[in-house]
Amino acid sequence: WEAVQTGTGNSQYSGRVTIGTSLSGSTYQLNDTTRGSHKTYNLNRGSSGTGTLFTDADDTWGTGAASDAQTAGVDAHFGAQVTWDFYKNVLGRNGIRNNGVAAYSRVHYGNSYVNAFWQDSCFCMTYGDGAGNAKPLTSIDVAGHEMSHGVTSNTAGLNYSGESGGLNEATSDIFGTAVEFYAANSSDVGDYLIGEKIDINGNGTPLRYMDKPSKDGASRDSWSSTIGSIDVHYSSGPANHFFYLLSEGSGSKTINGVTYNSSTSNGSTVTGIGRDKAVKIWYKALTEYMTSTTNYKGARTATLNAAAALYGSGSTEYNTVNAAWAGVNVTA
Ligand code: ASN
Ligand code: ZN
Ligand code: CA
Repeated sequence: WEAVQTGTGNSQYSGRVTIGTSLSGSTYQLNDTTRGSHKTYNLNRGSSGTGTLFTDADDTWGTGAASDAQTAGVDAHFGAQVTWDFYKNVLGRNGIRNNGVAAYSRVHYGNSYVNAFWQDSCFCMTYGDGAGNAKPLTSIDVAGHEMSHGVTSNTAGLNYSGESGGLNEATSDIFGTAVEFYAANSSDVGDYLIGEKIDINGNGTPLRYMDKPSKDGASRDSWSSTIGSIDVHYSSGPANHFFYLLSEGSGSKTINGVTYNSSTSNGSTVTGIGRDKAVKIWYKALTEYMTSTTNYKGARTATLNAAAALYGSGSTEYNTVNAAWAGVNVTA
């Protein structure tokens, strides 16, 4: 028998947070029974199995420093919690499979591992500790990105190669970013950058930019006929750019202290409809209109169908979806 608790976590990336825990006997556990029983495990540098469930004597977890083993557990557990709440409260989705059952998280994977990943096989997500300048991969946008791979697998099932692979990756960047904005936490205010807190490049730059994807040196800003032949983390660029244009519009804009500059491939000006509507359109497109083989042209149709269903054909929202796709060179 486990009693529902709310513990205090000292996270590395989100300050002091309240996390869902359980009390089993006299031991607290990172087991959030209020969100489908999400558990967070310490692999302690192993690379298989589940390692050990995080436990604690006083329900105060981590120090905020990566040197404390619990800290990564706090960030991963909090990221899963915020992701659960985002899907439930914003999109009406009850967990990754929409069945009320949680995934689980594993941290401290391997040695100096600079990545994080979702696996359908275990229905779990895993985080490395980083290496050199690269910090632990447990930031909120990364957590939201990884769990959203599970949502994509259980809905459209976008194949992880070619254009559908780019759309799969973009879906994770879009919802990872939406989760980060949703985490109305004082030290995590949200941005259109991916993995900015990890410092994976060692020079303070993020992994990816949604306003102008080519800033990473590899992603594409707009669609071209060869896009399906590049890595899915770069062919995601046009869809990430579409999402930014749809949400915020073209031009220069400062949000939460970050200045973005987004331009369209056709020179047009796009006025954004706001992130909340853009998120709802992408989610409806993903869950009702996209399939495993949807390509960029199909994503345009899917999001137009979603906008028509939500806001009406010919609505401002519908017309902005059309304009934002045209701005990344995806047309009828
Ligand atoms: N972190 C990467 C991702 O979620 C792992 C991978 O390449 N699949 O995209
Ligand atoms: Zn991914
Ligand atoms: Ca971010």
